Amino acid sequence: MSILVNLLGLGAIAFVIYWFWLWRPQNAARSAGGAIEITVADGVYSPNHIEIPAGESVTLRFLRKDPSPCAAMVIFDGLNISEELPVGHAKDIRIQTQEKGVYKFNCQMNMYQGSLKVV
Ligand SMILES: [Cu+2]
Repeated sequence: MSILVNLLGLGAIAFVIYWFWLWRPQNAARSAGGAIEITVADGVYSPNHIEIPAGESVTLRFLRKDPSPCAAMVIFDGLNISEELPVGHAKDIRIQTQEKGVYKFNCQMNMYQGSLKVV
């Protein structure tokens, strides 16, 4: 019986280690024809690093779960994009630029932060 308890304990520890240290959200989402989905929750955009090809029209689909006013807007520096994000509804933002480089995007208070790399 105690062996079983120990095994369960080990399993729980392994799960915690996996969950908190080893598991990382996908960092560099690359478009594959469809929209790139970005979840807006708990102060982070997931994924928060996005890579898109220059010159191609790419749709970023923002799914805002955070109802706080902090998450209300998403602003792309250098791309002249500033959009309101409705809570619980997908908001598509189409991006097309020839200019390669890294564009930051953030909420209006700069607490949510992400970067868009055009390659
Ligand atoms: Cu904010």
